[in-house]
Order: sequence, then C-alpha cells, then structure tokens
Amino acid sequence: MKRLENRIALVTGASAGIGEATARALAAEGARVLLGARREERLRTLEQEIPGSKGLVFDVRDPAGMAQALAGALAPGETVDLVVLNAGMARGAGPLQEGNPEDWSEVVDTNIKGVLHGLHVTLPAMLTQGSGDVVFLGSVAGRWVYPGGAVYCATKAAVRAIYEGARQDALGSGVRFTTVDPGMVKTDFSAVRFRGDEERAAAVYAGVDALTPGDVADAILYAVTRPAHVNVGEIVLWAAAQASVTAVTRR
Ligand code: 8X3
Repeated sequence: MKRLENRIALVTGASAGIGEATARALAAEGARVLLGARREERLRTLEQEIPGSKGLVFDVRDPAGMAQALAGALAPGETVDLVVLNAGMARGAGPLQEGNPEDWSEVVDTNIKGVLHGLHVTLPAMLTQGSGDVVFLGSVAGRWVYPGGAVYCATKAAVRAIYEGARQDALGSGVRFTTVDPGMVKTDFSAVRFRGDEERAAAVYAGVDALTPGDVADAILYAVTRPAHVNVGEIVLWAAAQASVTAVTRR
C-alpha cells in the first residue's frame, strides 16, 4: 500500500521546480494530485506525465479563480486533504531604496496573499473533515535577512507567521501544519528574480552543489507521511555548501 493512497493533494506553483517535484513525489506515493499554476501548456504536459494528476489553471493572486478551478476538479463530498503552498517568487536583488512598488506588489501578492488564498480554499474543509496536511514553502530568507532581499525576506517571514498562527488557530482539529524552509535550490527562481537574465541567474548557482527540487520534495514527503499524532513543524534545509544566507562555498 502506498503511503498517500486515498489522499487528494493540491500543489500551487506546480508547473516547475519544487512544485513539480513535489507533485511527482506525492503522486508516486499514491496521492491524486491537483496541479495549480498559471501556465496551461505546461500543466497539460505534466498531466500526461504524472499519473492521476489534473492541471488547474489559476493565479494564486486571484482567490475567486482558485476557488472556481478547485470546485471544478472535486466531486461533491471530495476534499483536498493535503495542500502544498509552494507558489512564490522574488524580483530583483537591489537595495530597498532602488526597488519599485510594482515589483513589491507582485512579490507580496504572490508570496503572502497567495498563501492566504490557498488556505482559504482548502483549510475550512480540512477542519470539517478533522484531518489533513498544510505544507508551507518558507525559506531560510524568512529567518535571516540578506542585503538586497528585504522584500522577499519579509514575505517569507510572513509565511512563517501564517504557519505559526494557523497551527495555533487549528489546534485540536487534526489538521497538521509544516513549514519547509530551504536555502539555495537550483530552480528557475533566480531566472524569474532577474527577469530572464540567464547569465545572472546562473552565477547564483555557479560552482555550488545547490539543493535540487527533489531534495525539497523529499522533506515534504517525510513530513506528510508521519503517523497522525506526529506534526513535523519546521524543516530548515541547507545545501552542504551553504552555511548562512550569505555564506556559500564555491568550487
Ligand atoms: C530562496 C532562498 O537565499 O535565495 O528562498 O533567498 S534565497
């Protein structure tokens, strides 16, 4: 028997990177996985590759769109009982005084409101059911601030606060809450941050054995496959080559 049989999972930001790897890992353990993301074409490809998966096209910044997509994917009486709130991004890495409000809004709306919207469309039903897992994708950036990271770090600190608050508000419900907080992971995170400047993005990971999306998916899988009385609260995951948000060793 696979460990997540009979579970229905929703993964946000599932079209690539950590979200995609997590969707694959959950499906391999028998979960039926709903893949939430904006890029429809990418979702249709993943649907073919991940058994039992279904792509839901939505933007986490739009709560009504999320609710509608989810409602269309669930039969009456079905409940998402595992949600991985992964969608997140950064824009730029310059000093705060050089940042611009449009970038700030995009990052704040995606990383903070997007997580709240994901909770809004899944948590009430889990509470009614009396079981489920909520996994937040935090970051070491939510624990330690680095130069040029003020806004991104602030959003990940907010995710950590939401995790702590949700656990307390749902105490006794049977729903478990986990935050997985990775350091450097080799994904398109930096390409998005630097708006497609591949050279600059590549420099972030140059000579570093960074974490892979699969490493993070492994940590998530560990948390959600513990016995019901165990709640893995917080996992901080570093590459062996990284000792702090500013200390990285390169070959
Ligand atoms: C991403 C990790 O250190 O690049 O969450 O901000 S970092």
